[in-house]
Amino acid sequence: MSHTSHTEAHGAGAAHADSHPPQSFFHKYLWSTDHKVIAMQYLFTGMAMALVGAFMAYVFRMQLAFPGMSVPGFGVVSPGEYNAMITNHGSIMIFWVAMPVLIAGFGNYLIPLMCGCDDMVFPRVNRLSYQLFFLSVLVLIASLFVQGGGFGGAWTAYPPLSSVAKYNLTPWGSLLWIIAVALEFVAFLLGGINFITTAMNSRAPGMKAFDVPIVVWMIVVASLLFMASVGPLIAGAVMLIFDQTLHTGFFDPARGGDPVLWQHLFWFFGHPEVYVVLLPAMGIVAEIMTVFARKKLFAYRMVIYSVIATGVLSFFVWAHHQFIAGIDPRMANIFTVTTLLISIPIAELCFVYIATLYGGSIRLTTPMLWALAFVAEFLIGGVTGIYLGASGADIFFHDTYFVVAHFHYTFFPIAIIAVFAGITFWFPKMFGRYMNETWGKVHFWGTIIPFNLIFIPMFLLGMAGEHRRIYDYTHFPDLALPELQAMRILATVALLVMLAFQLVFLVNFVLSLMRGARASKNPWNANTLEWTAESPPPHGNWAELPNCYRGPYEYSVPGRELDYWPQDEKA
Ligand code: HEM
Ligand SMILES: [Cu+2]
Repeated sequence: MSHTSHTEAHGAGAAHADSHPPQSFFHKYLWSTDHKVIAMQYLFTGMAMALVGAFMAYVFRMQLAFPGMSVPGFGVVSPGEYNAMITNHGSIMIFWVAMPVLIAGFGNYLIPLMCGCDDMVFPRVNRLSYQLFFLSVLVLIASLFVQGGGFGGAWTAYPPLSSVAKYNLTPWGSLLWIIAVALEFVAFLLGGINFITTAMNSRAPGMKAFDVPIVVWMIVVASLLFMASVGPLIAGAVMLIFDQTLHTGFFDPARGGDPVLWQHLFWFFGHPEVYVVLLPAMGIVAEIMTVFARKKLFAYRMVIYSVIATGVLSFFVWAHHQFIAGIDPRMANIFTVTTLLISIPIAELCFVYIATLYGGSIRLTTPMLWALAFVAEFLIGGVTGIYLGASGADIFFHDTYFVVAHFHYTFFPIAIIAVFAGITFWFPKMFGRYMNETWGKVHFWGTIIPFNLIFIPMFLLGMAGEHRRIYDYTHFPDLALPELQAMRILATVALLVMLAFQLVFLVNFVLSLMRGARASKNPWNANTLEWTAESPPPHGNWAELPNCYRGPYEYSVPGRELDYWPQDEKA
């Protein structure tokens, strides 16, 4: 992007302000093309869906700890309902929480503000993206209430269970579930177009590629990964819909189809998808760490190269999900090697973060606590993945609670910890007020401690041989041992405690919105461009768009009086 096209596109300050006249309520909040409003729509929809997903976790964890008991607020859980809860919990947390909040929510909010432009390149495509996403939410919710109930074939939807009504007993639930997922994919394809083009073409004059904040890089790479991986799965989804409704046999061996084909299509998308949500989370954490350690990000360029390398490698590991699906054992060897390889750049990123902290003047604010916790907890998820990536060990671990614990130690830091980090960090910018720090810290500890108490027992249960997706362990005497049941009860009680502490966040959030202390433009003394706009930024972001003179992480520069150096400050 060149200097001139930026000024041509946006004109001088005065002309710029004219293109953003005052708007009616309908156009301002419901039919808006403003990237910040769309970001909020995604953020709040995602947070509402997190409550739905958490409620489901509550219901099935109660069933696991106290089988057959009537769950307060739900009732007795039938086996079909149990499966539907597990399936939709997983689907919601990934497709309707992690994706909308991390990529669409933070991506929409941050990319134009951090790049110093007034909006996305294609604002109406952006609006369409949210509208389709909202439609997908409605379809998914509807799928839970149709005849036969919600789909129960797991978020991975393996056929023939997912494709044949005679097996899954949820013909409508299965169909609506797959339609909802497909709609959601279209929404994110549309969103990704904007993230990539805006970061490439609308940067402030003077902002070179290596002056772009790391979180923007991460969201752009994540969007590219999503675009490159989702195509085969969309084709697969259409084939699955045909199998369900037109009785084709793409995935049915009885009719010459192959159920493992679906597994390949699904995981060719499914594994890169992990990085699609991981990268924005790591970007958020990096921004927060540099600000609260007052340090330059360690090895900024190396981080970008590693992230791109990780992205490329992530297309060559998918069959580690299929070690015992009957693939050729020689293939398993290859996928073990690629899987262990991909842990190298990810481990490197964790070391980069620790090196960024080293020697910094660290301030343990609430967002910083979340950022530090992200690295600590995610490491546990990463390290346990090495065991699962080794095909021999996975023969034992596959489909046990060890896997459930492993992926929650990756997804919970991503979808919950990094999101809380981001919300508490950008709250003053988004809403012009501070959140309460004390209650922020109470909420932090009230979430982190129970989180570990929920999932550490699951590692132990998995190692004891407990398989997942079992509705009632009392039917399996060797899994119903009292010591194993005690761990299940511990996990469930810890979940209840963790959920109770989320009320602290909700109350803090709402009260701070209404009467938190007013925040200035740049409350954390940070460098990146969003902190030069008003808090909250008006429609159009700046009266006069900023220029960029340096990279984003010039903290504690020797010889400078201030320990930060905003990107827009003339040298
Ligand atoms: C709020 C705390 C949470 C608890 C207590 C919890 C608990 C569980 C449990 C017990 C299972 C079922 C294991 C089985 O029987 O197969 C499960 C499945 C799953 N969870 Fe969570 N979870 C939580 C949050 C999350 C988050 C934040 C994410 C992702 C962002 C997530 C993603 C998943 C996925 C993908 C599955 C697999 C679903 C399937 O097998 O189809 N969970 N969760
Ligand atoms: Cu994978």
